[in-house]
Amino acid sequence: MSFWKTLSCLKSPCEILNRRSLSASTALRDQHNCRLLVVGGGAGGCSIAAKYASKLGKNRVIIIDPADRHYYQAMFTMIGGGMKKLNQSYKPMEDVLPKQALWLKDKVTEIDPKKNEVTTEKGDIVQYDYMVVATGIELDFTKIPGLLEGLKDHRSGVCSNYSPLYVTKTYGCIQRLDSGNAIFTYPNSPVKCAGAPQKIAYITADYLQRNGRRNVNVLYNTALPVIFKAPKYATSLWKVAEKKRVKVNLNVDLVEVRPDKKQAVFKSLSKPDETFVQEYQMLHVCPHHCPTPVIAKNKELSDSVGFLNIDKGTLQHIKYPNIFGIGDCTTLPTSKTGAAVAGQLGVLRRNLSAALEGKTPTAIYDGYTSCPLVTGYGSCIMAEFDYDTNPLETFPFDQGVERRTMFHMKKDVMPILYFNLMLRGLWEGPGIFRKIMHFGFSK
Ligand code: UQ1
Repeated sequence: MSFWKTLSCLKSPCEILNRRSLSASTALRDQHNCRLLVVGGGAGGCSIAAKYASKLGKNRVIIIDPADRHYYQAMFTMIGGGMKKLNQSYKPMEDVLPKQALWLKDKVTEIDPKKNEVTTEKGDIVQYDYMVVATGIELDFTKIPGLLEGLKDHRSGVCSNYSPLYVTKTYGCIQRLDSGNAIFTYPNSPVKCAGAPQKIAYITADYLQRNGRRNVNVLYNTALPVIFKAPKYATSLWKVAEKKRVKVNLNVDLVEVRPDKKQAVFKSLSKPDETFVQEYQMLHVCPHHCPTPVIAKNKELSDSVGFLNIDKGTLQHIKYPNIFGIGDCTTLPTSKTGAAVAGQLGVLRRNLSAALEGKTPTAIYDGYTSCPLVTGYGSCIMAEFDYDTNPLETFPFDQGVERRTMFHMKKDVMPILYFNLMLRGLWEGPGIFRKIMHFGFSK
């Protein structure tokens, strides 16, 4: 089914309400039991639930998530650049979750791994044999004084592709640019999609070039000491930045926004106690991120930062063998992307199936992640790499250069693949194609 057909088949609001209240309120209020509990209905949670919902039987998989909508967050950069609309990036949660599973539209507030049970905000208790934690990572817009005021003010020039609340502001900010600085920031915290803060800088630079606006300086101010984690693509990106006249400043951290004066205050991370102020016409902010509180506060389950402490190979919890994790909520030392989740899905499926059969998990995740680095209206560097930042490229050509084919892969192919295959449990990343395309010679 085409994407447009899928959209036109969406249920009416009334029908959605009726079906939702059926699944949410006729369920018992106090106690549930299940074979597999999935906490979180994002990319990882929805896809892994889809793999087990029909296999284990009606309602033997329970998914807990309070959200009305499931967003394909990887589309947010394209929305910011005016290449997609927000309503193309989401579907109602009930339409993406597997029908054989029981969805509790609720939030997990406590996890007791010793009793194999979780408690929800509405007071339900859910007992599980096995649990997959897929709670994602949270955005914290409050860490930077002045940021929220700036984001909420429509004419402030402050925007962020990171939230569906603000992503629709970005393209207007780009279109209004005519002079001064357009500043793009990367914070001093772990983030999801580490490429996103600079992709939108290149897209903006491309927009300005195409529209002959030469009086705007594009600045990419990052708290990191490098432009990109994987050296192969870092080399490519330095060239892109130079060609597009994007000035890259490393080791600088946004600490305050003054929306009334259109000023951003930065701290230098290489020279302690040094701050400086830059004026902006547009300020695109990647906010600080933090681990989900329900995991972070649970010392049995989390590491010192607050992420779910799982084995980086097997994805199994280091203390509780009946708990697994996937995606942004975990300690996995790879980039937090939807493509990484896809890469983890196959390993999780094999290891969870082994555990369900009383066997020892043996599948090992290599850290595969991918970042389609969109560099303009029609170009993209398709970065793919492993835990050691070694390239793990799918296609039999050099993916370190900008390509139109990879742009269309990102813009047109990935959303279809995500909604129609991955969320239905039918996509485990491109590993298999990599092996075929490299005739079995690659890793
Ligand atoms: C991928 O598998 C994936 O999952 C659906 C994405 O969506 C988040 C991606 O953006 C990418 C790049 C991949 C990797 C796939 C290929 C073909 C490189």
